[in-house]
Amino acid sequence: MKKKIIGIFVCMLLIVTMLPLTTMAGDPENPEIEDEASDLFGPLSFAWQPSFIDIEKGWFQDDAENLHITLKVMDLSFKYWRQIYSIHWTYKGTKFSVGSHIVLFGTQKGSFLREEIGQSRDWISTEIEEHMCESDDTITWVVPKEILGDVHADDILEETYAWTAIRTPFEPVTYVLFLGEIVKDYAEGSNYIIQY
Ligand SMILES: [Ca+2]
Ligand SMILES: [Ca+2]
Repeated sequence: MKKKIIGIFVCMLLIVTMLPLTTMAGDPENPEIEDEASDLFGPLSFAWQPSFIDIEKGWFQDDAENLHITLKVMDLSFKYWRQIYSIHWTYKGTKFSVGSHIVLFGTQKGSFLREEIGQSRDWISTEIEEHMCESDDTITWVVPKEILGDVHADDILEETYAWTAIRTPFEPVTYVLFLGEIVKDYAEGSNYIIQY
């Protein structure tokens, strides 16, 4: 318990340090995305509802330089599986997402911003910074606004949603055995209005 409390304190400090000037437009109390517990779907969901990918909520925040996007699941922890976490939105007609793949008990991970090229279903992928906080069950991605284009206050991020999933650690096996994700979760959200 003590460890958990210290962990939460460290997470809060991190977030406060990351957001020195931000007013709370989207925040944990007013999240753009909210979801139910134990509502996972996919081929093995009838037998398995792992809380470590079960979406609880997600929210956006921004300061002058960066967009901060946070996903909270029911109980974040890192297992053997390929765990995939993502939040998506559309900005000025272009689809964006932030996401992380975490494999083999958290020993390997990658986090990225993806931008769809036109309507091509091809993507530009850029590595980005993320903060994973197991003690408060959140992943926060940091996206420099300059990557998104000419972002201004009152611009709208629309069609927001969160998506999480589990695949086998070695991706080709996933497709051979399960035709995709073993279990997954999805939650639609409301628009976010850029503050700065
Ligand atoms: Ca859920
Ligand atoms: Ca859901």
